[in-house]
Amino acid sequence: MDLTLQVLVSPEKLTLDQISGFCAAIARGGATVVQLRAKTDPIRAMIRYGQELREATRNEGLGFIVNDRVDVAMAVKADGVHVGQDDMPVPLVRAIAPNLLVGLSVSNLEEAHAARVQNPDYLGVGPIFPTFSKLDASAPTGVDQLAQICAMVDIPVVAIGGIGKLNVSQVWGYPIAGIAVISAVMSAEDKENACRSLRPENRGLTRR
Ligand code: TZP
Ligand code: MG
Repeated sequence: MDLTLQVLVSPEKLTLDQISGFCAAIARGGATVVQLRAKTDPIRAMIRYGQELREATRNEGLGFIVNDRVDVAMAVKADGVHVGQDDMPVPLVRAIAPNLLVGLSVSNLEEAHAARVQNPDYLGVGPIFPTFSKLDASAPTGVDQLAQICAMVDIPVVAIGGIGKLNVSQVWGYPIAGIAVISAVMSAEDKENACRSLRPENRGLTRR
């Protein structure tokens, strides 16, 4: 999966009827993955929403990942699941859902070190910068810790947290597989252009 630009969506910020237009717009702008992150929805609602996202992402050639819920990821035939430190351990995800790509969140060097034996398909590292989108976020790692984690693991790294057009060039300076964002795209009026402005090649950067 091309992990370059992952956009996290939730039913509060994107209604069911907006999903197909949204996916078309972000795909035009260069997004590569959509992650469904619905922290409070009942499972029925999450599945209904996930089915709609599955269809739209498939139509647009986008990858589709579900946050937290392995059962929902399987039920809606997502491409992957993203788990955190308190969610189902990666080896158990693999055991029950061998075909899902698995992302794992880490927020410091210790967690990144421990993640190596879990062997996820990618590591979500962050928050890199202060974020207002995750209430229980740990202290920002800053780009120095991002650099250290990139050097420490062989696993593709996706940087997340407080990334927007003003600081995105900083993170592309490290050997990351991609970035993941909420507000930089979801709070933008023009979501297509918001995505475009986050891609390294549109900022005159070459990827490391
Ligand atoms: N995990 C670490 S930071 C974060 C998550 C889900 C929120 C990212 O949102 P934003 O608006 O891009 O800072
Ligand atoms: Mg989680």
